[in-house]
Amino acid sequence: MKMLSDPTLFPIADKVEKGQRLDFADGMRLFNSPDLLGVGYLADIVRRRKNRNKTYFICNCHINYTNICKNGCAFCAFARDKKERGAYLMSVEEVLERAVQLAQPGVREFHLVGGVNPDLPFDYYLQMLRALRDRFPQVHIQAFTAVEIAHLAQISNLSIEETLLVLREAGLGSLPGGGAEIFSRRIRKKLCPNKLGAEEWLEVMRKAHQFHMASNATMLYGHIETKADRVEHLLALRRLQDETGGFMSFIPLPFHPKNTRLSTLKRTSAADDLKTLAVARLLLDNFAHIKAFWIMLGVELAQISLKFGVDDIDGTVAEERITHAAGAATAQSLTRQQLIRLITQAGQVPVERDTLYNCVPPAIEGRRPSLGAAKQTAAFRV
Ligand code: V47
Repeated sequence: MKMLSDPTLFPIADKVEKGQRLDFADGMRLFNSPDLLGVGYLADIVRRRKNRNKTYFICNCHINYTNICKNGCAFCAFARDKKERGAYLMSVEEVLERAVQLAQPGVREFHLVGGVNPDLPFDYYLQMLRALRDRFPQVHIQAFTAVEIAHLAQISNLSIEETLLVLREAGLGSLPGGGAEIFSRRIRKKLCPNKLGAEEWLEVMRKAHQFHMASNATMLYGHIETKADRVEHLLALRRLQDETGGFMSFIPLPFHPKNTRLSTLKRTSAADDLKTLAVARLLLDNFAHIKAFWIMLGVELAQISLKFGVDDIDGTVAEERITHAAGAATAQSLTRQQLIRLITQAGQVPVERDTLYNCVPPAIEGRRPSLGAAKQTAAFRV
C-alpha cells in the first residue's frame, strides 16, 4: 500500500494481491485515479506474476498490400478511394518481392493487413498466402483483420468457418488484432459506420478460436470515446477470452489524428498511454500478454511501458504504413539488436519469440532459420 498515494486504489490493490478479478467500477477507478505510478505499480505486479522479468519481441515484417478501402473510417489516414491520389494495390508478385526485400535473416512472421478493396477477388488473397508460404515456409503468416475475414466470407459466398479453413489451407497461421477499434455502438456509428460491427468482430474471433486459430486483440483509443467505453471494450474481450482462450495478446492503439477527418483532436498524452496499458494488464486477467506497439507509442514510451504491465514490444516491424500515414514520427523498423538493447536497458530479459509465443533460439545474423522453426498452426500456446 505504501506505493499508492490514492486511497481509492486500496481495495483494488487488495484484489490484485489476492488474484481476484477486477470489475467495471475498478476499471473506472483506475482510469480516474491521479496516481499514475500507483496504477503502474499494480499492473507491474500482475505482469511479473504472469511473465516474470521476460519481455518478448519478434523479428517480423508488416506488409500493407493495398490502401484502397470502401469503409471510409473517420480515424484512418491510410485508406484511399480507388481513383484518389496515392491509392495503391500491390500485385501478388509485388507482395512477394517486398517480402524478399524486407525479410532479414531470422524473420519469423509476416503481418499482412490491407484495406477492404472491393475489386480484389478471393483468389488474390489465396495466391498471396500461397506465394509467401511457398517462398518462406519457415515464416508464420499472421494476416487479415476480422474485418477483412468477414469481407472475404462475403465475396466468396462461404461461411466464416469455411473461409478460415480455406485461408488456413493456403498458409494463414493466425489473425492480427486490428479492426476492433472501440466496441461502443454509439462511437462506431460516428467513426466507422460502414465497418463490421463489434458483435461481428467478436464472432469472427470466436470462430477462429474454435478452429484453434489464435489471434490478437486491439483497442483504438484517444479519439471521441469515453473511459467507460474503454472499460466496456476490455471487458467484452475478457468475456470472449473466458469462452475461447484464443487471444494471445492485447494491443492498445493510441489514435494518431494527423491527416484524418479528426485532425483537430490532440494526440494522447504519455500518461494516458501508460495508464491505458496498465489498466488493460489489470482488467485482462485472462490474457497472457500485453503488447506495446512501439511504432504508435514511440520507442521511449514503449520502453517505460515495460514497467506498466507490458511484457511484449512487438518487433522489428519493417515497414508499417497505417500509423505513418497518420503522422507517426517513429522509425519504420528497428533491428533485433536495438530491441534487445531497449529491453535490457529497462531491466528486463529479452526473449525472442515466434508468433505463437514459442521462445526461439537467437538467429545468427546472416543465416536464415531452419525450416520448420516456426509452426504455422498450433494449439494455443499462450
Ligand atoms: O485496425 C488506423 C488502427 C489498426 C489509425 O495484432 C490507427 O499484433 C492509430 O491492428 N491512429 C491496424 N491507429 C494495426 C493493428 C496492429 C498493429 C500492430 C500489431 C497488431 C497485432 C495489430 O490500426 C487498425 C486501426 O485500429 N489505426 N488508423 C490512426 N490514425
